[in-house]
Amino acid sequence: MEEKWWHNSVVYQVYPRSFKDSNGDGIGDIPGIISKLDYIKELGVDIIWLCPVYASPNDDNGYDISNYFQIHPEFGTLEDMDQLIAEAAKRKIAIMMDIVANHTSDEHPWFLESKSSKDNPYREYYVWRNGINDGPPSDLKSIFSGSAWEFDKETNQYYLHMFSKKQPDLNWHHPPVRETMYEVMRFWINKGIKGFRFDVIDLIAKELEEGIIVNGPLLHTYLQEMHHEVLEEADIVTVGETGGADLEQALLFTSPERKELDMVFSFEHIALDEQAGKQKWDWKTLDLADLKRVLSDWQTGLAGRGWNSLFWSNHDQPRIVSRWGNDQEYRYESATMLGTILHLMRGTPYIYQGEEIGMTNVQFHELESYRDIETINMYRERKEQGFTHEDIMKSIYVKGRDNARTPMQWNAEENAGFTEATPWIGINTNYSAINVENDINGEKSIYQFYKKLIMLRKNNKLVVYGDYHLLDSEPEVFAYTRSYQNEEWRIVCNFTGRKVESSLLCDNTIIVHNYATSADVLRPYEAIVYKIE
Ligand code: TEU
Ligand code: CA
Repeated sequence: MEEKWWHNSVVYQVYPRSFKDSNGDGIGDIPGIISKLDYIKELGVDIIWLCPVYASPNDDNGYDISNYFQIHPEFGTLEDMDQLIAEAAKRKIAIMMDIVANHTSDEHPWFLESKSSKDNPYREYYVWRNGINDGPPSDLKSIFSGSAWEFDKETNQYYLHMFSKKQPDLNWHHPPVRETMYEVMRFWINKGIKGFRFDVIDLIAKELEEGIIVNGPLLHTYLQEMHHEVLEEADIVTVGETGGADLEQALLFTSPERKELDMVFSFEHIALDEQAGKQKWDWKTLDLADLKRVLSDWQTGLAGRGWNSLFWSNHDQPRIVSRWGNDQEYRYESATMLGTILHLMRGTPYIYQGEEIGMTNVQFHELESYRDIETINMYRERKEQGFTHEDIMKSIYVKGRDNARTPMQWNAEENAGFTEATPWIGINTNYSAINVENDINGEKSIYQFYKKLIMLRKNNKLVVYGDYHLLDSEPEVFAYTRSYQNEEWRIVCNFTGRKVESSLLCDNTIIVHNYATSADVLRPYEAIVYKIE
């Protein structure tokens, strides 16, 4: 497989609203990110995925864009953005922009035109249908609760919104829509952007009449067109968010000879604590056997044929240490154990802001403290269905997106060093203990451990290209080998909070270890990487 510059990259995801406020309005912004570039660089990261910073009414925190060529004033100006790109480049950090191509804001000029009359030239930019029997065109549900159809009184038709009603879906079958999206990408490439993350890209080619929303028949045709029109000439890295992709689909997206995308975010592992056929709010305990199977299938399935993205968390997911680790007694051990499993695999790792210091889920007691539209809509829907406040809050504590969106905890000062004003969303009350300053200087530093993991990738082709092989003999242990040329490493991780006997312990050279001493059993969440001699 041809080597690419991003094969040994590590991506750091920034959620701008919650990263660092520079001007005292309680909202993170671009100058704030610039002021923390050295922090990110020090970790060893070389790509920043920046969640949307475009002009937006903020119904879905920037995933509802009203102008793709402008920066939201809360985040700064186009000049700030140019400066961010330049300052990042100075530090050899590439900026990856989020492209939201499935939908716009309902305040985008295209949509305002589109809804103004049935014969407006922009009508076809969106998906309009007649109602049936005084009701919507179909019983299709929005991912953010309720019907996916919204009635427009003026023109007497319904428009489609797979997310909030302020996020009307674009009609990708209409060529001008695709051309304008390519324009948007070229604009940012010309500004020096080195990558794109494509939001819900597997939804763009829906065929409503056939009941197809995800992975429509023309999806790959459109991606190949986009590659030909925009990506071919540009040396940038691309990742598609493809919640509906299985391994077979992922190969179609990422096989280099197909010229579509470089990698995709698969949700298969992250959905393992959902009850089959239900929603994310109806969770169950993770079965480690499932996780081993899914991650291993992806490791071997894409080997030499595509490329994996490796992630535990993002701005839509709960914090991983609270989710599959132990965010109390064994916070350090479990956070570093999870980091070890992921960062020793083949693919490009993504770190979500705060993960590198073991930030945890949050529990606000009132709905009013939550900001996320998915959470708020779900609460209302379930309340109407008769669920109790306590029941609904339990789901929100485990699965709500605001778990990931509380402000970055920089230090133990007021507002965690995030802002001098009232933050736009509450800060996790544990900030005086869990923050960057404490973690970096602490005896048990998750940040320093992550830094070490990243350095291993930078210094060893084995981590980047080595073969993966699962060692599946012990149910409580996640273990595998990586081998490259004549070298072999063995990764052994105790996924539980108990002591576990293991035949995989040995007295070979230890490369990484989250305990200071050796023992003859695996201790809670112990993670060891051996070089096998
Ligand atoms: O997320 C797509 C998506 O499917 C999510 O809605 C996900 O299923 C859900 O949040 C899990 O709780 C992308 C963005 O990452 C998300 O932030 C946006 O809200 C969404 O698209 C719409 O643009
Ligand atoms: Ca600000």
